[in-house]
Amino acid sequence: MNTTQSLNLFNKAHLHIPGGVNSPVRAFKSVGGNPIFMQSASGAYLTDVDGNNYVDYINSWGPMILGHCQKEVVDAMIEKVKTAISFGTPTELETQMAELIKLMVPNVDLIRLVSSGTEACMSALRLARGYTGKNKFIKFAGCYHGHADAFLVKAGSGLATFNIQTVPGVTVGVSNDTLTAPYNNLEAVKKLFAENPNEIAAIILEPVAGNMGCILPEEGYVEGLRKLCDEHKAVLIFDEVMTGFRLAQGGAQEKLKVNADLVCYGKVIGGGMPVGAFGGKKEIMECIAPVGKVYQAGTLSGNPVAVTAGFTTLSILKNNPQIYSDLEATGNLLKQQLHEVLTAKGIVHTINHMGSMISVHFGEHKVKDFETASQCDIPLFNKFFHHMLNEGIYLPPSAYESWFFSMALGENEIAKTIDAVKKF
Ligand code: HOZ
Repeated sequence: MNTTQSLNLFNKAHLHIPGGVNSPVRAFKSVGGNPIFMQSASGAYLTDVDGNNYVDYINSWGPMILGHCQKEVVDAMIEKVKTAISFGTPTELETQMAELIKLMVPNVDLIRLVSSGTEACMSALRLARGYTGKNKFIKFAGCYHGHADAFLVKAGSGLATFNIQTVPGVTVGVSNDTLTAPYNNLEAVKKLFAENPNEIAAIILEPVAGNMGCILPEEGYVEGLRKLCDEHKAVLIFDEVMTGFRLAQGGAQEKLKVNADLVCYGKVIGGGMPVGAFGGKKEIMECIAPVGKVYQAGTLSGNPVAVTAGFTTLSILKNNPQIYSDLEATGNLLKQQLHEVLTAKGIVHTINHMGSMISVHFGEHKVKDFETASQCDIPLFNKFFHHMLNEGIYLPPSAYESWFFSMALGENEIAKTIDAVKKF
């Protein structure tokens, strides 16, 4: 595959942008080689600047659940941009968006729009601290909640990919309030509560993790966290940046049948544009300014063009509930065929899958937390990644990132994917 133009652009980008990229994982640093510069996308496919096509399994790291450049979303944005780009004033669309979100997800009385998943999680944590009057919180090793200082302890995603243990610039004072436990381990959480009586404001988790590859919660785990939060008067925060509107209309709350106190959204909620949100119980959400004193703000929060993309995407999901069973069926087919071909080739693997999130972990043990994810054959993944890329299949350039697929992924694309794996 000829990727000369990508290489030229990457070399040029290095002169002006740190590492040549605006977000670390996309630099291909851990898998090796040079990133591919994309030119356009349609449905299930990406097209790079050299004219190569790829079946897309990152989908902008989650947002593009309907496939790329879905017509209704594109048309709605074009129409909106003719009359509104940004006002910095309230608009009716924001209320319509809030109403729609509340119709789709359980247990949200009030919701505030922001511009990214990072902002949503950062604001939800501040709110949980302001509401409870407590400082410490629990997060899980390998979970990633955006790049706000407090979350950069044992974080997944790019930090796991590049093996960054401590982040210069994050003060010890901030990190001391971040308590960590292994994912899927309730006993470790009980211990933290026992060791820090009346000090823990919140537990935050990805209810289905996607930043150490895809990892599913074990039976009773999320329920157990709910119970512990109730017992210790801590706020349960679901980071549904990846799972929200992706696993079900009501995200992981609906899928797992466990209610959080606060929920954070990003990715799908913006339909590919920069939108995030956090919401939850009225009593907690009313602590936010201007009602309460927990300050949070944003010049582009509720931006008309971005919210139009999100609103149109969510409306399509709301009006077509079969999308979720279709995605589940696609995932089951993909999982089964990947399993068959990898087994036939004698490649040891474990596939974790829920809905339209899936990961192939190169290890035969159960992958249930960051430690077990790290025990997989990462060099083999890197080799696999490059083989697939060369065959026109675009996987995330890290063993620690979930694959995402869209409604546009059909049997043809799965067949192409499986053919590529057969040649590995
Ligand atoms: N943190 C994102 C995945 N978990 C990566 C975003 C990007 O590089 O664009």
